[in-house]
Amino acid sequence: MMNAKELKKAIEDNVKVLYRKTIDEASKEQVFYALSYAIKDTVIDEWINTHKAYDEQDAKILYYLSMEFLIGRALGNNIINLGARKEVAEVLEELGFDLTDIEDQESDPALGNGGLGRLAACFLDSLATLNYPAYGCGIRYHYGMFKQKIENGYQKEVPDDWIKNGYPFEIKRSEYSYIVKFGGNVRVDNVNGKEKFIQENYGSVKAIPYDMPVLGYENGMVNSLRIWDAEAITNFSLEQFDKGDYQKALEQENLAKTLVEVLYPNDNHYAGKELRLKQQYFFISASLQRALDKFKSTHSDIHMLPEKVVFQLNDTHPTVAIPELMRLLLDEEGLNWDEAWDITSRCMAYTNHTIMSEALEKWPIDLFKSLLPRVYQIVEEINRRFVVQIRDRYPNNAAEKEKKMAILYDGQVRMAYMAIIAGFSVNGVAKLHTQILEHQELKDFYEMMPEKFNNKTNGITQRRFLVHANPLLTDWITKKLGSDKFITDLPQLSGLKQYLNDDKSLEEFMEIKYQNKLRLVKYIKEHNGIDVDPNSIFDVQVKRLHEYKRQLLNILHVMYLYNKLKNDDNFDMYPRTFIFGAKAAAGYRRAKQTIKLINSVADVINNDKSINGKIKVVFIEDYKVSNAEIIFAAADVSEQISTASKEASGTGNMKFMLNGAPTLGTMDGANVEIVEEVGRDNAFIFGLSSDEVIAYENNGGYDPMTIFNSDTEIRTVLMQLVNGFYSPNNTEEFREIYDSLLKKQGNDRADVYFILKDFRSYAKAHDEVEKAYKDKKRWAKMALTQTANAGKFSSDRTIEEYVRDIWHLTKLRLDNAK
Ligand code: 26V
Repeated sequence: MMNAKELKKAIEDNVKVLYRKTIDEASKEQVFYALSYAIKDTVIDEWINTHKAYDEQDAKILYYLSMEFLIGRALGNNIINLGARKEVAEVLEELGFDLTDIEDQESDPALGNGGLGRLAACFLDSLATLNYPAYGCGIRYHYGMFKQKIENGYQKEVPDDWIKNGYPFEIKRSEYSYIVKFGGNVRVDNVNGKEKFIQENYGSVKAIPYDMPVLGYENGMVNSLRIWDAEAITNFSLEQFDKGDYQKALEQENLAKTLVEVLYPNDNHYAGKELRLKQQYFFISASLQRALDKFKSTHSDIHMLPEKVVFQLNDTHPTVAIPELMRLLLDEEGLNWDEAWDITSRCMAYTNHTIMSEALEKWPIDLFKSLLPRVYQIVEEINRRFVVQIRDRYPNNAAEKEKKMAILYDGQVRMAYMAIIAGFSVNGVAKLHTQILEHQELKDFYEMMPEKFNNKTNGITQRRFLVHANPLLTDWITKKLGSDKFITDLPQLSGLKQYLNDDKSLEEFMEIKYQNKLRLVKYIKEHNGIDVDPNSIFDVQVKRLHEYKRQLLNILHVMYLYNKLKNDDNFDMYPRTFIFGAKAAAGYRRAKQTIKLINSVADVINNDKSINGKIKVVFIEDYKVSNAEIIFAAADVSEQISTASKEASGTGNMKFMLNGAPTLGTMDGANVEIVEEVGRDNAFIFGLSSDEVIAYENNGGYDPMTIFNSDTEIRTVLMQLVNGFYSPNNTEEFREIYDSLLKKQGNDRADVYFILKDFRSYAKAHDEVEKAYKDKKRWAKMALTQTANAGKFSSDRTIEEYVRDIWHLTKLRLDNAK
């Protein structure tokens, strides 16, 4: 890092060169760019140095293949990882600017939907911090996750043109471009008695990588996030084109334009769109071609690949990497099937992130085959050989096993099965989730190949979600522990336990929470125009909107409390602010209706003077990484209320915990492990267990109508959905929500997410929260207990487990590092 004087000069010079301005004429945005380029400059040498060390140490490299990297803003994070926060803030102050203001100028790169994409970003941060050689490989979407506007209570999607003004932290690497081919047909040639497969009449596109630096924390390590952009191949010359060529050129132009245009904003719902499969193959083919070339530039024997390269498939989206690697090894490297298979299956590992059946990727064979004719032949052969294996192993029930396990079945390519069959590792993302995979969802595979299955409980990076998000708490912890080692060794937080009975420390801890609540109050006032009482309980649910996450349960409970306040003279409650933040996939009706419901309820309650502000409901527009940081730091209560068995892990739960908010939740995903760490007394647990949910799903026996008929308070709430109480202009507005809770849908059951079933125990858990909160000291202790026990949930721990059990990487030595 340069010293203060150099930095100041660099900023001033950049403002001059970029904008022909002196620093006192520059806008905040211009200073943002000037500072960012200065930071990139300081990173460049370490970046080069790191990759030299890769080569010199002949390091094994991880390629983390992911359709999504929800990286969030880079500037603040980079400054922290350079260990230069204070220094940069001071220099900016001298120049008349505030660092936080300048950070706010950065667009929030949202190349991901939610949990899965954010996890990938946390993993990159931890890999670099722990000195592991790794590339993130993904797509340079021109439009990321849409921006959410709330108009009249409805969600409106606005395109996220994040690179409009140029992104300062990327470098275009045209020299590493590759051609990717789509469609056409495969011709088989016979060359010296050997079959050669040649794809013809295809359309093609050029893949150009852009690299972003991924900095380790104060260790001189800089890995790369490599995202691929598409450009048309324009090598046809005007004299010789006939009509067909011209048509083709146009098509290719078009393909290049549409291919990387936009991130699919679906989370947990598979739609089977051809363009999506094109995106998958595009970035996979380019990433693998590059990985092989890089390997070959320093090694002569391709059989050594598994010793030097490992690919992690982030869900099934990159699974086409399996047949693509086979293709490269067979057709380009000239290996035979057994050699290619041996190498491929020792290089590929798969992570499952959901058991929601609607998210499972299954491609129609016709579509797959016409888009990827040669790759499809290879999938067929992989499947053929696997089916032979099944018949060998299960001679008595081969047909049944084939139905359950074959890759190709019923006209579809089942991507998860291909990943399991071909890879050497299959992991779930929390203990409970892995158990459900082993014993329910994937039990046939677990029975046949138990050695492949393992758990890797998710984690989060404390560099972003504590150090950057919560500087006050970071400083306090540093003081209390007498060291800032927790920044790279989170379990050191357990040292805070010695303060659990120290009144002064508890007060300080809660004072920091209060300050962070003030920061959020200000944000809400600025963005929503709502006044919020910082002394109320901040009860927060922020995450993608999905039925299984049950934002509906939360808002129904708010409606129930409001009724009690209005109708029951003996009822009183501690002031509460219910904070929501959630994007709904653009085509997800029920999710959008739920957003409208939350906003309608907010309208009525926030404007009812008679309840003296006891309840406020806030829907934070455009929930994203940058405002998430402010929200987690300010939360009192963490709502993690998914129907048990449905949330694979959750990672928001960990971010709340780290910032001192106890969990109000079901025994689902990583909540189970959070409770294990803090103890049952320091969490508010309610609802059906995952076994109970699964039993109901298998055997029936739950009818929400009985609850509706017997519980008047619940009935009143439900009736308010259809009597215009919250939608005076359209009593039908929430009819579908009402129906989803009570009416059997086709052959399905009603209330498949067990909202009414869990309602009473949820309400009771809320009572417990209130009781606990009123006892200030008890609450402070409980809150500090969360932070003190968050050590396990660092993504540093997760990465070390992946390295130990799956990747087998060696830490890179960086001699020039400080
Ligand atoms: C699935 C699909 C299906 C096809 C269309 C596009 C699309 C995009 C994303 C996904 C991924 C859904 C899976 C997911 O995000 N799972 C979440 O992963 C988190 C990290 O492991 C975990 O904490 C959450 O519990 C889990 O829901």
